[in-house]
Amino acid sequence: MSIAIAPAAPGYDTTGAGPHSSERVFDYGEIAAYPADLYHCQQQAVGVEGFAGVTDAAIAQFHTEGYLVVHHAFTSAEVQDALDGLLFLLSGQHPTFRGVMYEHGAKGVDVANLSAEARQDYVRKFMWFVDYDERLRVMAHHPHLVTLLTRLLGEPPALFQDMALIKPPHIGREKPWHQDHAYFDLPLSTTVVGVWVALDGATTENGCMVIYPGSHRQGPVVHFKRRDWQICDTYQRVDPALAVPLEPGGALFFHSLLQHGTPANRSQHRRRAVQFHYAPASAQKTSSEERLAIFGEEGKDVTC
Ligand SMILES: O=C(O)CCC(=O)C(=O)O
Repeated sequence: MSIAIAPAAPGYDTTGAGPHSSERVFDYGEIAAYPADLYHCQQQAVGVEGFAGVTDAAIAQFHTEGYLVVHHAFTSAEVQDALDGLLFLLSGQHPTFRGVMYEHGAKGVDVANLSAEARQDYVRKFMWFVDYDERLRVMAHHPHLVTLLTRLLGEPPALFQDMALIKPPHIGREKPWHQDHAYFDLPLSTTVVGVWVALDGATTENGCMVIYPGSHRQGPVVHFKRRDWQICDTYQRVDPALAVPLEPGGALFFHSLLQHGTPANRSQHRRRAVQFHYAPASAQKTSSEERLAIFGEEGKDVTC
């Protein structure tokens, strides 16, 4: 299956430029203050230990709560391979890789003269990398991952999007509350699973995932073009949000209608992660028009 991911809304371009390109691509979102309690959580998600720990009850929890946490899903060697793959691509050693987007905080910084190790602290996002580095491809198609996805989807998965939000120390912008399905030209009835893999320790301080359990059952929510293509900050959540702190190699599996977001990284710690999205292999594509008719504000008489 091949599903093109259209920009979420006019002006929202997800393509990037090469690491050495003079035309660097910058984050399309806006850095702006957000309510202090927007990502506040009093509780943390509980998970299972390793892929071997995924019981039928854990699968059932994914369907009712919209998420499943697998601690230590990947070994430290697999995490290091993924990091090495991202740094290889950032170093410009692959001649045709173009999937790098920088944080606003990189403006005015001569990143081309930095080592890849230093340059990563200005990167917001890598996109479309699995076909450019074998180590990253191997992680996205890990046999245990595929087995679990098949259990969740009820049929073999097809990877249709790969990205990595790097959220550098001090300058890593938030990713406001949203539903991933608002970005995908796929029917609402298609179950899509996102897999977010921590490559560093992810904490509430450096911008771990924050989720609204069970929100996928409430269906699609209108998204607005504000700091990002996002759910309105004033959206009323009845139940408490959950933080999903993870050690490196931990993975969050989440439904594409699950409301989630990540706060800015104002800490001095890196918070690198990769994120893969899978649909059932038999999934059919819809159009951007159909997607925006559901998730866009146009014609709905709603404000934010
Ligand atoms: O990695 C993050 O900070 C957020 C990722 C996310 O929610 C997304 O890209 O949809």
